[in-house]
Amino acid sequence: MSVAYIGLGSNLEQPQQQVIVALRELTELPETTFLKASSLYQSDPLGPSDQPDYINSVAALDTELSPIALLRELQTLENRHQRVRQEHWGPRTLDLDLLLYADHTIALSDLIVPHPGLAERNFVVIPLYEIAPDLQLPDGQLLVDLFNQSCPKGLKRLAAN
Ligand code: ROI
Repeated sequence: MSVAYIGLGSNLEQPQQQVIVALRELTELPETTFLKASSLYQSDPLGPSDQPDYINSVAALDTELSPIALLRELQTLENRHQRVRQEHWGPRTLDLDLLLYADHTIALSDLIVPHPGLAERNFVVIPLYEIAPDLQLPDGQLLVDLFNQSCPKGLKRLAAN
């Protein structure tokens, strides 16, 4: 089994509901045990600012799926939620990013792990730290260091449901 971390994000069509439903769907993935999820966070959009705020969360899974098989499952879930065509850096109904897969470093045409934006995105680092404060990235970086460097501006933790 490998522990994988998934970033969830939505800013369209009842984003909070999109993320809550997606978290439930992650509990139903094959060959996978859902470990935990962070709180939901409201975040200012990264990219064009003329789009709604996002709801973000991070989930931890224990999985027998390979990284690519897991990616395909995530893409299937995304497609199920996608009623609006996604533009590059534009608003989206649901994004599921494979952030980390055990201590693997992966560089394939359609899968880069750790996720390239991880360290710079407060809406990833802060929820990830909430559920995995002792995490070390494959390059040896400690998540606590990224957490201490990250600016919480524009990020608001929502009350637990
Ligand atoms: N901005 C925020 N705050 N949260 C996201 O999940 C998110 N996802 C994206 C882009 C468009 C980069 N901006 C985002 O894909």
